[in-house]
Amino acid sequence: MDQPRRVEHQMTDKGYVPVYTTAVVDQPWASYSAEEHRTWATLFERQMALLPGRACDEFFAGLSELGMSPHSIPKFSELNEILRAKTGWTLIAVEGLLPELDFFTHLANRRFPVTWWIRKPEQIDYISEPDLFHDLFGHVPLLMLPIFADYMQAYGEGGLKAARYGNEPLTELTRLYWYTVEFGLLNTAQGLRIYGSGIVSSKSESLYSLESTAPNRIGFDLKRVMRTRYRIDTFQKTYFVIDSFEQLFRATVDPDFGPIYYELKGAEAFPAGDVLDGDRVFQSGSGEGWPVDGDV
Ligand code: HBI
Ligand code: FE
Repeated sequence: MDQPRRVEHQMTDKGYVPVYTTAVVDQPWASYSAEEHRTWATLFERQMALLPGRACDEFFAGLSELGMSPHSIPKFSELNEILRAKTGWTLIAVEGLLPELDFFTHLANRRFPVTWWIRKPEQIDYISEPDLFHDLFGHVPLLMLPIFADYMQAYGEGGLKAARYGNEPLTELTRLYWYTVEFGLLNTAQGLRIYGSGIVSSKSESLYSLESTAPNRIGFDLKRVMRTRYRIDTFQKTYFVIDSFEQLFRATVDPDFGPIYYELKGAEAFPAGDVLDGDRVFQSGSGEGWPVDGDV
């Protein structure tokens, strides 16, 4: 791929990081190389070999309704025909991570930003930022589930409101996204299943999140999640479990968040690995292998 990625770099408290232009671009589908299509195929087939029995049924239903296959990188235009008809969502191609406000505005308008480039072969096992595989394979199938599609729009609207309350509410809502959309687990009659995109697009975390004795697995509670710090560059210390997507949707639309932000104002954040009195504990983890610090 020789297309220049329009990226500025900015010195932030996390160092000199790429800050992408927020431009909506066209997916350069004709420019993808055979190597990039092969990377998609490798990642797709590797996940599909281990996700049955681990990812939730709703994920597989969305994936097959969209007709995604390992054969080649899907065309956003083709996916949009199916997605728009089902839940009114549209994929837009972007350079990468967007500032929160841009991201929330897109979600509130049922537009999901998908990074147009895919990782290099040498990054096949880990990439620190969301690429096309993470976004398309990880996030998009569940946008075919009406209740989750509604949750994502409600989340975007909530994010725009939170931004008006200030930084702390923004951080609290980012934790909500992190512990549900990215790293959430679903309780089912057959056991815990993955719905979080960060897990479902990762080979090692698909196994770890469900089978390791190291992490905590705790029942979802809105304020508990909003106060819990998380990890950026390692497996999660805690996974939160919802009983249904309806529970998640209701948690985001029923409460008036103003009083919640007020109640949480100045409240201590919980370390990512803590188990608290009152938690509904599916597993209190051993903590084996956890790095000492690094919660955000
Ligand atoms: N930008 N393109 C993109 N994709 C994301 O998933 C994303 C983002 N910006 C911010 C963000 N996610 C998270 O901080 C959310 O909690 C807002
Ligand atoms: Fe993501």
